[in-house]
Amino acid sequence: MTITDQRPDAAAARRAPRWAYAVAGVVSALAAMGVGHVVAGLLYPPASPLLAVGSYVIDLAPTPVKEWAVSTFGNADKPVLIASVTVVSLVLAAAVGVLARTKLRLALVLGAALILIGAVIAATRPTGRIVDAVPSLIAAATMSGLLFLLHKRFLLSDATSEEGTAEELPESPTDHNARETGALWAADRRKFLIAAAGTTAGAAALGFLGQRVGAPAAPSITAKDLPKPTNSLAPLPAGLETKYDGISKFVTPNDDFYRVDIALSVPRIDQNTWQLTIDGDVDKPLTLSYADLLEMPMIEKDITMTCVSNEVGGGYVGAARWLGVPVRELLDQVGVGKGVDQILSSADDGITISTPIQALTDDRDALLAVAMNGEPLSPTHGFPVRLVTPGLFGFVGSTKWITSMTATTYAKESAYWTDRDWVIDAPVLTQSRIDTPRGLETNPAGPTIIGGVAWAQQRGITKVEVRVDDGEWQEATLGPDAGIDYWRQWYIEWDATPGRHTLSSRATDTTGETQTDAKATPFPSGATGWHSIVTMIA
Ligand SMILES: Nc1nc2c(c(=O)[nH]1)N[C@H]1C(S)=C(S)[C@@H](COP(=O)(O)O)O[C@H]1N2
Ligand SMILES: [Mo]
Repeated sequence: MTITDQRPDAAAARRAPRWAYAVAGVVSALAAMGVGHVVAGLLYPPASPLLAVGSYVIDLAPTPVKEWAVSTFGNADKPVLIASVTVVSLVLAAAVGVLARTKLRLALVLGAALILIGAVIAATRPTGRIVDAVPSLIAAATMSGLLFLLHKRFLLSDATSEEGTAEELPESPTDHNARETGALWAADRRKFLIAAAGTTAGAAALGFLGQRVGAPAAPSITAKDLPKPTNSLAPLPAGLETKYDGISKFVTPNDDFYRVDIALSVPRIDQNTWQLTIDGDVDKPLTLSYADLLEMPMIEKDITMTCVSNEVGGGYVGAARWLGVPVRELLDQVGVGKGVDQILSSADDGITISTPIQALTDDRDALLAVAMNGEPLSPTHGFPVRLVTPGLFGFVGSTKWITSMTATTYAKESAYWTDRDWVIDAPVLTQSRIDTPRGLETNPAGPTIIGGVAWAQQRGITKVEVRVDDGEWQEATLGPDAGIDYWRQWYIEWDATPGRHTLSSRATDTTGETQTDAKATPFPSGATGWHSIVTMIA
């Protein structure tokens, strides 16, 4: 502080500097987020102010931005989003703090108002209820209350302007003088910083606690409670990964299965209260409980699932043995009207998904699945029940946490992704991926296995070819066959020579269609192109 502190503005001189107010704003906001997160964790996790705003950002983000985020951050897209929302919130909170230095009342109102945006968003989401505003209301009160307290207790050192701090103020005229020139603040600074650090630690603890109490409980059903399938599939044979390192496992372990959804907190669904409603243009609407569903005849089916956002060579693909009720049978039971061309399913995270009626009623055996690889669905993969439609990308056929299926038409109702310009009919495209060697890795010269997976659900793979640099396409050996809806592993032996090589792969399906070399982005109907990697041989 300089000579300008010689009372140019008495009020300002008695207050702590701007940065201290900015800090007060930030720690108040952190505490508010922490409190809101815990309250939401207890009531309904998605109603946490931070998550509500994050979900709103996801819903509003233009498709190219979403695609960019998914391809840049991959499975870290959600943490990156939350971190960004947090940073922006804290910058605003710092500004509110600085404002509090001169316009306290306005700052307190503004700080609360910013957090109340979360209340409005939470309560008006597709699945929102009025009570979902509660976490943000409490957070808003925390923000203003704490900012006021910090101001009064640590930042404002004026005996005359506010009551309550008077008894702590020194009496002598010299002390008074010192206070007005900022010396007293210097003495208080330590206490303030300790309080700020303590509040930050408390907020972090609350955030952590909120995550804990809000986490979905492990399903209380276990593998042995699952019904026996009416078709008993033979166990799948050992895959190529048992012979050649680096090729994707024939069956993707549940814990390694990719995850793509809009849910910022994994839905926590009680299997005892969960219900599925089948309604719309049907003769006899139906409501099923989880127990009802488990009593219905179920089948097992090996299905590879793919995300439309998967880049060529990407990891948004996985293969599993699913157990469930064929959707066709449920739709037969309710009697679907003649004009129906889509089933609009909705889910606990507020999404809606349109699936063409054809894909749900033909013999491909789209399933309302309850288990994956012999285990009940995990909360991340849709517990208690999800749709799995072979041959269609996940965003049009694989609704997780499903709660309703409405028989309707594309003309009448449009789904979440349709509103964001993705295609309506989204068949999985014929694709292959090189898993080994890995791109940009250096390997020794000599005999080398080039291997990977290929898929063309509903058509099946007949051939995978590999090319080294600009050489001839060579046919790879295929691994075991688990049906047209399941991927095939493949490999080829290569006598690697020193240098830098480009390896490419392409698959051909049973219709004779070969994976095109024309490159397309994932939006709006799935990426295309050969998979090429560069490998260094030393
Ligand atoms: N309720 C719900 N279901 C959903 C989604 C979602 O956001 N919400 N995403 C879909 C998409 S885009 C894909 S690719 C698959 C992914 O399923 P997984 O996370 O089990 O791999 O789920 C689909 N089902
Ligand atoms: Mo997806």
